[in-house]
Amino acid sequence: QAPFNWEDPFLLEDELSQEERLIRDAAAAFAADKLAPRIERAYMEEETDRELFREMGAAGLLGVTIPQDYGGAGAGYVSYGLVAREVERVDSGFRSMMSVQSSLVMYPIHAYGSQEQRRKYLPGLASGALIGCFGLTEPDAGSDPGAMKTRAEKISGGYRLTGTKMWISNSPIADIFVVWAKSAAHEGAIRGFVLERGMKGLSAPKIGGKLSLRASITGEIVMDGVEVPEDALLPGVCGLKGPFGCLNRARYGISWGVMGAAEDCWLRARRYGLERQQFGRPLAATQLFQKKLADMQTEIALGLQASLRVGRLMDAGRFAPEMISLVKRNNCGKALDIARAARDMHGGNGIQIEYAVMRHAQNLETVNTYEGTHDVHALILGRAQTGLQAFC
Ligand code: TGC
Ligand code: FAD
Repeated sequence: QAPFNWEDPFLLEDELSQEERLIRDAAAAFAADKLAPRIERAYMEEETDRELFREMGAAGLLGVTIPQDYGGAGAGYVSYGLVAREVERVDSGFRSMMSVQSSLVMYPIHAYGSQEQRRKYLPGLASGALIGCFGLTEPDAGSDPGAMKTRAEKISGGYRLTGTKMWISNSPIADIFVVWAKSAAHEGAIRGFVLERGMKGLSAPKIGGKLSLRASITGEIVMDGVEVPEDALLPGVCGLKGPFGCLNRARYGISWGVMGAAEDCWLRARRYGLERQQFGRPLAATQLFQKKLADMQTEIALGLQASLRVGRLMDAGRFAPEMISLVKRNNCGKALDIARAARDMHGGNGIQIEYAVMRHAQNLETVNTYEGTHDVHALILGRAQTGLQAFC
Protein backbone atom coordinates (compact mmCIF):
# COMPACT_ATOMS: atom_id res chain seq x y z
CA GLN A 1 0.00 0.00 0.00
CA ALA A 2 1.49 3.37 -1.05
CA PRO A 3 1.40 6.39 1.26
CA PHE A 4 -1.11 9.10 0.27
CA ASN A 5 0.49 12.34 -0.92
CA TRP A 6 -2.25 14.87 -0.10
CA GLU A 7 -0.62 17.62 -2.15
CA ASP A 8 -0.33 15.42 -5.27
CA PRO A 9 -3.06 12.79 -4.81
CA PHE A 10 -2.59 11.04 -8.17
CA LEU A 11 1.22 11.46 -8.26
CA LEU A 12 1.17 13.77 -11.30
CA GLU A 13 4.87 14.31 -10.69
CA ASP A 14 5.55 10.71 -11.77
CA GLU A 15 3.73 11.29 -15.05
CA LEU A 16 6.12 14.04 -16.19
CA SER A 17 9.33 13.56 -18.12
CA GLN A 18 12.65 14.88 -16.85
CA GLU A 19 12.56 17.69 -19.44
CA GLU A 20 9.03 18.69 -18.39
CA ARG A 21 10.07 18.81 -14.72
CA LEU A 22 13.06 21.01 -15.54
CA ILE A 23 10.93 23.47 -17.52
CA ARG A 24 8.31 23.48 -14.74
CA ASP A 25 10.97 24.11 -12.08
CA ALA A 26 12.48 26.98 -14.07
CA ALA A 27 9.03 28.57 -14.41
CA ALA A 28 8.34 28.08 -10.69
CA ALA A 29 11.65 29.74 -9.78
CA PHE A 30 10.90 32.64 -12.14
CA ALA A 31 7.42 33.03 -10.66
CA ALA A 32 8.78 33.11 -7.11
CA ASP A 33 11.72 35.46 -7.85
CA LYS A 34 10.30 37.84 -10.46
CA LEU A 35 6.50 37.68 -10.34
CA ALA A 36 5.48 37.20 -6.70
CA PRO A 37 7.36 40.29 -5.45
CA ARG A 38 5.64 42.47 -8.08
CA ILE A 39 2.05 41.34 -7.96
CA GLU A 40 0.51 43.39 -5.16
CA ARG A 41 1.71 46.68 -6.59
CA ALA A 42 0.92 45.68 -10.18
CA TYR A 43 -2.63 44.70 -9.19
CA MET A 44 -3.37 47.64 -6.90
CA GLU A 45 -1.86 50.26 -9.22
CA GLU A 46 -3.02 48.56 -12.45
CA GLU A 47 0.59 48.63 -13.63
CA THR A 48 1.96 46.54 -16.51
CA ASP A 49 5.74 46.52 -16.70
CA ARG A 50 7.05 46.16 -20.29
CA GLU A 51 10.31 44.89 -18.84
CA LEU A 52 8.48 41.78 -17.60
CA PHE A 53 8.22 40.53 -21.20
CA ARG A 54 12.01 40.69 -21.58
CA GLU A 55 12.44 38.86 -18.30
CA MET A 56 9.95 36.18 -19.36
CA GLY A 57 11.79 35.91 -22.68
CA ALA A 58 15.17 35.54 -20.98
CA ALA A 59 13.69 32.79 -18.77
CA GLY A 60 12.49 30.91 -21.89
CA LEU A 61 8.79 31.31 -21.08
CA LEU A 62 7.69 32.91 -24.38
CA GLY A 63 6.98 30.56 -27.27
CA VAL A 64 7.52 27.34 -25.32
CA THR A 65 6.20 25.23 -28.23
CA ILE A 66 7.78 27.30 -31.03
CA PRO A 67 10.88 25.70 -32.63
CA GLN A 68 14.29 26.83 -31.37
CA ASP A 69 15.20 28.09 -34.90
CA TYR A 70 12.83 30.99 -34.24
CA GLY A 71 13.84 31.60 -30.62
CA GLY A 72 11.26 29.34 -28.97
CA ALA A 73 11.94 26.48 -26.55
CA GLY A 74 10.85 23.73 -28.97
CA ALA A 75 9.09 21.90 -26.13
CA GLY A 76 5.72 20.16 -26.04
CA TYR A 77 2.23 21.18 -24.93
CA VAL A 78 2.53 19.53 -21.52
CA SER A 79 5.54 21.77 -20.82
CA TYR A 80 3.57 24.80 -22.01
CA GLY A 81 0.73 23.88 -19.64
CA LEU A 82 3.12 23.42 -16.71
CA VAL A 83 4.56 26.91 -17.33
CA ALA A 84 1.06 28.42 -17.41
CA ARG A 85 0.24 26.69 -14.10
CA GLU A 86 3.33 28.14 -12.36
CA VAL A 87 2.79 31.66 -13.70
CA GLU A 88 -0.94 31.72 -12.87
CA ARG A 89 -0.20 30.41 -9.38
CA VAL A 90 0.97 34.01 -8.85
CA ASP A 91 -1.62 35.83 -10.99
CA SER A 92 -3.90 35.20 -13.97
CA GLY A 93 -2.89 38.58 -15.44
CA PHE A 94 0.75 37.53 -15.74
CA ARG A 95 -0.30 34.26 -17.42
CA SER A 96 -2.51 36.25 -19.75
CA MET A 97 0.43 38.41 -20.88
CA MET A 98 2.44 35.27 -21.55
CA SER A 99 -0.22 33.19 -23.25
CA VAL A 100 -1.33 35.95 -25.62
CA GLN A 101 2.29 36.37 -26.70
CA SER A 102 2.89 32.61 -27.12
CA SER A 103 -0.41 31.15 -28.36
CA LEU A 104 -2.18 34.08 -29.97
CA VAL A 105 0.72 35.96 -31.59
CA MET A 106 3.71 33.63 -32.03
CA TYR A 107 1.60 30.58 -32.89
CA PRO A 108 -0.31 32.18 -35.83
CA ILE A 109 2.84 33.78 -37.21
CA HIS A 110 4.58 30.41 -37.06
CA ALA A 111 1.63 28.30 -38.26
CA TYR A 112 0.10 30.62 -40.88
CA GLY A 113 2.90 33.09 -41.65
CA SER A 114 5.42 33.22 -44.49
CA GLN A 115 9.07 32.41 -43.88
CA GLU A 116 9.80 36.16 -44.01
CA GLN A 117 7.14 36.91 -41.38
CA ARG A 118 8.52 34.18 -39.11
CA ARG A 119 12.07 35.47 -39.38
CA LYS A 120 11.01 39.09 -38.98
CA TYR A 121 8.84 38.74 -35.87
CA LEU A 122 9.38 35.49 -33.96
CA PRO A 123 12.87 36.02 -32.47
CA GLY A 124 11.87 39.45 -31.09
CA LEU A 125 8.62 38.07 -29.69
CA ALA A 126 10.48 35.12 -28.11
CA SER A 127 12.97 37.40 -26.38
CA GLY A 128 10.26 39.82 -25.23
CA ALA A 129 11.87 42.71 -27.14
CA LEU A 130 8.58 42.87 -29.07
CA ILE A 131 5.15 42.66 -27.43
CA GLY A 132 2.21 41.22 -29.36
CA CYS A 133 -1.57 41.29 -29.12
CA PHE A 134 -4.45 39.45 -30.81
CA GLY A 135 -7.53 41.28 -32.07
CA LEU A 136 -10.61 39.14 -32.65
CA THR A 137 -13.35 40.50 -30.33
CA GLU A 138 -15.27 43.62 -31.31
CA PRO A 139 -17.79 45.80 -29.44
CA ASP A 140 -20.66 43.97 -31.20
CA ALA A 141 -18.98 40.60 -31.81
CA GLY A 142 -17.77 38.76 -28.70
CA SER A 143 -19.06 35.20 -28.43
CA ASP A 144 -19.96 35.42 -32.11
CA PRO A 145 -16.72 36.51 -33.80
CA GLY A 146 -18.14 35.57 -37.21
CA ALA A 147 -20.25 38.74 -36.90
CA MET A 148 -17.16 40.98 -36.93
CA LYS A 149 -17.38 44.28 -38.80
CA THR A 150 -13.68 44.95 -39.36
CA ARG A 151 -13.00 45.03 -43.09
CA ALA A 152 -9.89 44.68 -45.23
CA GLU A 153 -10.27 46.39 -48.58
CA LYS A 154 -7.84 45.63 -51.42
CA ILE A 155 -5.76 48.60 -52.54
CA SER A 156 -2.79 48.82 -54.84
CA GLY A 157 0.13 46.95 -53.19
CA GLY A 158 -1.78 45.91 -50.10
CA TYR A 159 -4.93 46.34 -47.99
CA ARG A 160 -6.77 49.06 -46.09
CA LEU A 161 -8.17 47.98 -42.69
CA THR A 162 -11.09 49.68 -40.98
CA GLY A 163 -12.76 48.65 -37.71
CA THR A 164 -12.45 48.47 -33.94
CA LYS A 165 -11.35 45.58 -31.75
CA MET A 166 -12.39 45.54 -28.08
CA TRP A 167 -11.01 43.99 -24.88
CA ILE A 168 -7.57 43.27 -26.31
CA SER A 169 -4.91 42.06 -23.84
CA ASN A 170 -1.55 43.87 -24.20
CA SER A 171 -2.80 46.20 -26.99
CA PRO A 172 -1.86 49.58 -25.42
CA ILE A 173 1.79 48.47 -25.12
CA ALA A 174 1.94 46.21 -28.17
CA ASP A 175 4.42 46.52 -31.04
CA ILE A 176 2.76 43.81 -33.16
CA PHE A 177 -1.00 43.43 -33.71
CA VAL A 178 -2.39 40.16 -35.13
CA VAL A 179 -5.80 41.31 -36.36
CA TRP A 180 -8.64 39.36 -37.98
CA ALA A 181 -10.77 41.06 -40.65
CA LYS A 182 -13.25 40.19 -43.40
CA SER A 183 -11.53 40.58 -46.74
CA ALA A 184 -13.51 41.55 -49.83
CA ALA A 185 -10.64 40.30 -51.99
CA HIS A 186 -11.18 36.80 -50.52
CA GLU A 187 -14.99 36.67 -50.94
CA GLY A 188 -15.56 38.17 -47.49
CA ALA A 189 -13.57 35.43 -45.72
CA ILE A 190 -11.86 36.17 -42.41
CA ARG A 191 -8.14 36.71 -42.88
CA GLY A 192 -5.30 37.48 -40.47
CA PHE A 193 -3.05 40.53 -40.79
CA VAL A 194 0.07 41.57 -38.90
CA LEU A 195 0.07 45.29 -38.12
CA GLU A 196 2.88 47.28 -36.53
CA ARG A 197 2.78 50.12 -34.00
CA GLY A 198 3.20 53.48 -35.72
CA MET A 199 1.17 52.63 -38.82
CA LYS A 200 -0.96 55.61 -39.85
CA GLY A 201 -4.54 55.34 -38.53
CA LEU A 202 -3.70 52.68 -35.92
CA SER A 203 -4.23 53.37 -32.21
CA ALA A 204 -4.75 51.25 -29.09
CA PRO A 205 -6.33 53.16 -26.20
CA LYS A 206 -6.34 51.55 -22.77
CA ILE A 207 -9.61 50.35 -21.23
CA GLY A 208 -9.65 51.64 -17.66
CA GLY A 209 -11.82 50.73 -14.67
CA LYS A 210 -11.27 46.95 -14.65
CA LEU A 211 -11.92 45.26 -11.29
CA SER A 212 -10.35 42.02 -12.57
CA LEU A 213 -7.04 41.05 -14.23
CA ARG A 214 -5.61 44.41 -13.16
CA ALA A 215 -1.97 43.36 -13.65
CA SER A 216 -2.59 42.78 -17.37
CA ILE A 217 -3.25 45.83 -19.50
CA THR A 218 -6.29 45.71 -21.81
CA GLY A 219 -7.27 48.06 -24.62
CA GLU A 220 -8.96 48.58 -27.94
CA ILE A 221 -7.43 48.41 -31.41
CA VAL A 222 -8.79 51.23 -33.56
CA MET A 223 -8.08 50.93 -37.29
CA ASP A 224 -9.05 54.08 -39.14
CA GLY A 225 -8.18 53.14 -42.72
CA VAL A 226 -4.81 51.58 -41.84
CA GLU A 227 -2.91 50.83 -45.06
CA VAL A 228 -0.72 47.74 -44.88
CA PRO A 229 1.51 46.14 -47.53
CA GLU A 230 0.62 42.84 -49.23
CA ASP A 231 3.05 40.99 -46.98
CA ALA A 232 1.07 41.92 -43.84
CA LEU A 233 -1.44 39.18 -44.78
CA LEU A 234 -0.98 35.81 -43.07
CA PRO A 235 -0.99 33.64 -46.19
CA GLY A 236 -1.50 30.23 -44.61
CA VAL A 237 -5.11 30.32 -43.40
CA CYS A 238 -8.53 31.51 -44.47
CA GLY A 239 -11.74 31.58 -42.40
CA LEU A 240 -12.64 31.37 -38.71
CA LYS A 241 -10.51 28.26 -38.29
CA GLY A 242 -7.51 30.65 -38.32
CA PRO A 243 -8.26 32.44 -35.04
CA PHE A 244 -9.81 29.27 -33.57
CA GLY A 245 -6.58 27.35 -34.22
CA CYS A 246 -4.81 29.88 -31.97
CA LEU A 247 -7.58 29.79 -29.39
CA ASN A 248 -7.24 26.01 -29.10
CA ARG A 249 -3.68 26.48 -27.80
CA ALA A 250 -4.49 29.39 -25.50
CA ARG A 251 -7.62 27.74 -24.05
CA TYR A 252 -5.65 24.58 -23.34
CA GLY A 253 -2.95 26.62 -21.52
CA ILE A 254 -5.67 28.34 -19.49
CA SER A 255 -6.98 24.96 -18.33
CA TRP A 256 -3.60 24.38 -16.61
CA GLY A 257 -3.14 27.99 -15.55
CA VAL A 258 -6.38 28.23 -13.59
CA MET A 259 -5.46 25.07 -11.71
CA GLY A 260 -2.33 26.95 -10.53
CA ALA A 261 -4.48 29.81 -9.23
CA ALA A 262 -6.81 27.28 -7.59
CA GLU A 263 -3.89 25.47 -5.92
CA ASP A 264 -2.65 28.76 -4.49
CA CYS A 265 -6.13 29.41 -3.02
CA TRP A 266 -6.43 25.87 -1.66
CA LEU A 267 -3.01 25.86 0.04
CA ARG A 268 -3.62 29.34 1.49
CA ALA A 269 -7.02 28.27 2.88
CA ARG A 270 -5.50 25.13 4.43
CA ARG A 271 -2.68 27.12 6.04
CA TYR A 272 -5.09 29.76 7.32
CA GLY A 273 -7.41 27.13 8.77
CA LEU A 274 -4.54 25.49 10.65
CA GLU A 275 -3.39 28.80 12.13
CA ARG A 276 -6.66 30.58 12.85
CA GLN A 277 -8.34 29.62 16.12
CA GLN A 278 -12.04 30.16 16.83
CA PHE A 279 -14.15 28.52 19.54
CA GLY A 280 -10.91 27.30 21.12
CA ARG A 281 -9.65 25.21 18.19
CA PRO A 282 -8.22 25.67 14.71
CA LEU A 283 -10.80 26.35 11.97
CA ALA A 284 -9.25 23.38 10.13
CA ALA A 285 -10.51 21.09 12.93
CA THR A 286 -14.13 21.73 11.91
CA GLN A 287 -16.02 19.40 9.62
CA LEU A 288 -17.24 22.16 7.29
CA PHE A 289 -13.70 23.49 6.78
CA GLN A 290 -12.34 20.02 6.03
CA LYS A 291 -15.13 19.30 3.55
CA LYS A 292 -14.25 22.46 1.64
CA LEU A 293 -10.56 21.47 1.59
CA ALA A 294 -11.48 17.98 0.36
CA ASP A 295 -13.63 19.46 -2.43
CA MET A 296 -10.76 21.73 -3.51
CA GLN A 297 -8.21 18.91 -3.47
CA THR A 298 -10.54 16.66 -5.47
CA GLU A 299 -11.38 19.18 -8.21
CA ILE A 300 -7.74 20.25 -8.62
CA ALA A 301 -6.46 16.67 -8.80
CA LEU A 302 -9.12 15.75 -11.39
CA GLY A 303 -8.65 18.96 -13.39
CA LEU A 304 -4.88 18.53 -13.62
CA GLN A 305 -5.22 14.93 -14.78
CA ALA A 306 -7.65 16.02 -17.50
CA SER A 307 -5.34 18.79 -18.73
CA LEU A 308 -2.38 16.43 -18.71
CA ARG A 309 -4.33 13.93 -20.82
CA VAL A 310 -5.32 16.61 -23.35
CA GLY A 311 -1.71 17.86 -23.44
CA ARG A 312 -0.42 14.37 -24.16
CA LEU A 313 -2.98 14.03 -26.99
CA MET A 314 -1.94 17.43 -28.39
CA ASP A 315 1.70 16.37 -28.33
CA ALA A 316 0.69 13.19 -30.15
CA GLY A 317 -1.35 15.19 -32.72
CA ARG A 318 -4.57 13.48 -31.62
CA PHE A 319 -6.63 16.23 -29.99
CA ALA A 320 -10.09 17.48 -30.92
CA PRO A 321 -11.11 21.09 -30.10
CA GLU A 322 -14.03 19.81 -28.00
CA MET A 323 -11.57 18.20 -25.57
CA ILE A 324 -10.14 21.66 -25.02
CA SER A 325 -13.60 23.17 -24.50
CA LEU A 326 -14.22 20.51 -21.86
CA VAL A 327 -11.08 21.24 -19.82
CA LYS A 328 -11.17 25.03 -20.34
CA ARG A 329 -14.78 25.18 -19.16
CA ASN A 330 -14.48 22.72 -16.29
CA ASN A 331 -11.20 23.98 -14.88
CA CYS A 332 -12.16 27.68 -15.07
CA GLY A 333 -15.51 27.05 -13.38
CA LYS A 334 -13.96 24.87 -10.68
CA ALA A 335 -11.09 27.32 -10.06
CA LEU A 336 -13.58 30.17 -9.66
CA ASP A 337 -15.61 28.13 -7.13
CA ILE A 338 -12.42 27.28 -5.23
CA ALA A 339 -11.22 30.90 -5.13
CA ARG A 340 -14.61 32.11 -3.88
CA ALA A 341 -14.65 29.39 -1.18
CA ALA A 342 -11.08 30.25 -0.13
CA ARG A 343 -12.08 33.90 0.16
CA ASP A 344 -14.94 32.91 2.45
CA MET A 345 -12.71 30.61 4.55
CA HIS A 346 -10.39 33.57 5.26
CA GLY A 347 -13.25 35.55 6.83
CA GLY A 348 -12.65 39.33 6.85
CA ASN A 349 -8.96 38.85 6.07
CA GLY A 350 -10.05 37.28 2.79
CA ILE A 351 -10.83 40.68 1.27
CA GLN A 352 -7.29 41.97 1.89
CA ILE A 353 -4.69 42.09 -0.88
CA GLU A 354 -2.00 40.29 1.17
CA TYR A 355 -4.13 37.16 1.47
CA ALA A 356 -4.36 36.97 -2.37
CA VAL A 357 -7.53 34.87 -2.53
CA MET A 358 -9.90 37.68 -3.50
CA ARG A 359 -7.48 38.84 -6.19
CA HIS A 360 -7.51 35.31 -7.65
CA ALA A 361 -11.32 35.19 -7.47
CA GLN A 362 -11.64 38.55 -9.23
CA ASN A 363 -9.18 37.47 -11.93
CA LEU A 364 -10.94 34.17 -12.51
CA GLU A 365 -14.16 36.03 -13.36
CA THR A 366 -12.36 37.23 -16.49
CA VAL A 367 -10.71 33.90 -17.24
CA ASN A 368 -14.11 32.19 -17.04
CA THR A 369 -15.35 34.70 -19.67
CA TYR A 370 -12.53 35.21 -22.15
CA GLU A 371 -11.44 32.65 -24.76
CA GLY A 372 -15.08 31.49 -24.91
CA THR A 373 -17.41 31.89 -21.94
CA HIS A 374 -18.35 28.98 -19.66
CA ASP A 375 -21.74 28.77 -21.39
CA VAL A 376 -20.35 29.03 -24.93
CA HIS A 377 -18.11 26.01 -24.23
CA ALA A 378 -21.20 24.17 -22.90
CA LEU A 379 -22.89 24.87 -26.24
CA ILE A 380 -19.85 23.58 -28.14
CA LEU A 381 -20.02 20.35 -26.10
CA GLY A 382 -23.81 20.19 -26.44
CA ARG A 383 -23.51 20.49 -30.23
CA ALA A 384 -20.91 17.74 -30.32
CA GLN A 385 -23.17 15.24 -28.54
CA THR A 386 -26.56 16.14 -30.03
CA GLY A 387 -25.57 17.32 -33.49
CA LEU A 388 -27.84 20.30 -32.83
CA GLN A 389 -26.48 23.83 -32.91
CA ALA A 390 -27.93 25.95 -30.06
CA PHE A 391 -26.02 29.20 -30.58
CA CYS A 392 -28.79 30.89 -32.50
P1 TGC B 1 -18.41 27.28 -36.58
O1 TGC B 1 -19.41 27.17 -37.70
O2 TGC B 1 -18.53 26.38 -35.41
O3 TGC B 1 -16.94 27.17 -37.18
C1 TGC B 1 -16.47 28.02 -38.22
C2 TGC B 1 -15.20 27.44 -38.78
O4 TGC B 1 -14.21 27.39 -37.77
C3 TGC B 1 -13.82 26.01 -37.53
N1 TGC B 1 -13.67 25.85 -36.09
C4 TGC B 1 -12.52 25.50 -35.53
N2 TGC B 1 -11.32 25.21 -36.05
C5 TGC B 1 -10.32 24.89 -35.20
N3 TGC B 1 -10.50 24.87 -33.85
C6 TGC B 1 -11.69 25.16 -33.29
N4 TGC B 1 -11.82 25.18 -31.96
C7 TGC B 1 -12.78 25.49 -34.14
N5 TGC B 1 -14.06 25.85 -33.93
C8 TGC B 1 -14.60 26.05 -35.14
C9 TGC B 1 -14.95 25.18 -38.07
O5 TGC B 1 -14.51 23.89 -38.41
C10 TGC B 1 -15.36 26.00 -39.27
O6 TGC B 1 -14.40 25.78 -40.30
P2 TGC B 1 -14.83 25.77 -41.85
O7 TGC B 1 -13.57 25.47 -42.58
O8 TGC B 1 -15.90 24.72 -41.95
O9 TGC B 1 -15.37 27.15 -42.13
O10 TGC B 1 -18.43 28.79 -36.11
P3 TGC B 1 -19.50 29.61 -35.37
O11 TGC B 1 -19.46 30.99 -35.94
O12 TGC B 1 -20.82 28.88 -35.35
O13 TGC B 1 -18.81 29.60 -33.92
C11 TGC B 1 -19.51 29.32 -32.83
C12 TGC B 1 -18.65 29.38 -31.55
C13 TGC B 1 -19.53 29.87 -30.44
C14 TGC B 1 -18.17 27.99 -31.24
C15 TGC B 1 -17.43 30.27 -31.66
O14 TGC B 1 -17.73 31.42 -32.29
C16 TGC B 1 -16.72 30.55 -30.35
O15 TGC B 1 -15.90 29.75 -29.89
N6 TGC B 1 -16.95 31.72 -29.70
C17 TGC B 1 -16.16 32.17 -28.56
C18 TGC B 1 -15.31 33.34 -28.99
C19 TGC B 1 -13.98 33.34 -28.32
O16 TGC B 1 -13.50 32.39 -27.75
N7 TGC B 1 -13.33 34.49 -28.39
C20 TGC B 1 -12.01 34.61 -27.83
C21 TGC B 1 -11.38 35.93 -28.19
S1 TGC B 1 -9.64 35.98 -27.87
C22 TGC B 1 -9.51 36.09 -26.21
O17 TGC B 1 -10.43 36.05 -25.48
C23 TGC B 1 -8.14 36.21 -25.71
S2 TGC B 1 -8.00 36.48 -24.01
C24 TGC B 1 -6.41 35.97 -23.85
C25 TGC B 1 -5.75 36.31 -22.59
O18 TGC B 1 -5.69 37.51 -22.19
O19 TGC B 1 -5.16 35.35 -22.00
P1 FAD C 1 -21.13 38.27 -24.96
O1 FAD C 1 -20.81 37.43 -26.13
O2 FAD C 1 -22.01 39.45 -25.16
O3 FAD C 1 -21.78 37.32 -23.84
C1 FAD C 1 -22.51 37.84 -22.70
C2 FAD C 1 -23.21 36.66 -22.02
O4 FAD C 1 -24.11 36.03 -22.92
C3 FAD C 1 -22.25 35.55 -21.57
O5 FAD C 1 -22.72 35.00 -20.36
C4 FAD C 1 -22.37 34.50 -22.66
O6 FAD C 1 -22.07 33.19 -22.19
C5 FAD C 1 -23.83 34.64 -23.03
N1 FAD C 1 -24.08 34.20 -24.40
C6 FAD C 1 -23.53 34.65 -25.55
N2 FAD C 1 -24.03 33.99 -26.61
C7 FAD C 1 -24.91 33.07 -26.11
C8 FAD C 1 -25.74 32.08 -26.70
N3 FAD C 1 -25.75 31.87 -28.02
N4 FAD C 1 -26.50 31.33 -25.89
C9 FAD C 1 -26.47 31.51 -24.55
N5 FAD C 1 -25.73 32.43 -23.93
C10 FAD C 1 -24.94 33.21 -24.71
N6 FAD C 1 -10.61 39.18 -27.04
C11 FAD C 1 -9.65 39.19 -28.01
O7 FAD C 1 -9.94 39.06 -29.19
N7 FAD C 1 -8.33 39.34 -27.67
C12 FAD C 1 -7.92 39.49 -26.38
O8 FAD C 1 -6.71 39.60 -26.11
C13 FAD C 1 -8.91 39.51 -25.35
N8 FAD C 1 -8.55 39.75 -24.06
C14 FAD C 1 -9.53 39.96 -23.11
C15 FAD C 1 -9.16 40.42 -21.84
C16 FAD C 1 -10.15 40.70 -20.90
C17 FAD C 1 -9.76 41.26 -19.57
C18 FAD C 1 -11.51 40.45 -21.20
C19 FAD C 1 -12.61 40.71 -20.19
C20 FAD C 1 -11.87 39.98 -22.45
C21 FAD C 1 -10.89 39.76 -23.43
N9 FAD C 1 -11.24 39.39 -24.75
C22 FAD C 1 -10.28 39.35 -25.73
C23 FAD C 1 -12.65 39.29 -25.13
C24 FAD C 1 -13.33 38.00 -24.69
O9 FAD C 1 -12.93 36.92 -25.47
C25 FAD C 1 -14.85 38.23 -24.75
O10 FAD C 1 -15.18 39.09 -23.68
C26 FAD C 1 -15.63 36.93 -24.68
O11 FAD C 1 -15.42 36.15 -25.84
C27 FAD C 1 -17.15 37.17 -24.48
O12 FAD C 1 -17.61 38.11 -25.38
P2 FAD C 1 -18.49 39.37 -24.86
O13 FAD C 1 -17.74 40.02 -23.76
O14 FAD C 1 -18.87 40.18 -26.04
O15 FAD C 1 -19.79 38.73 -24.20
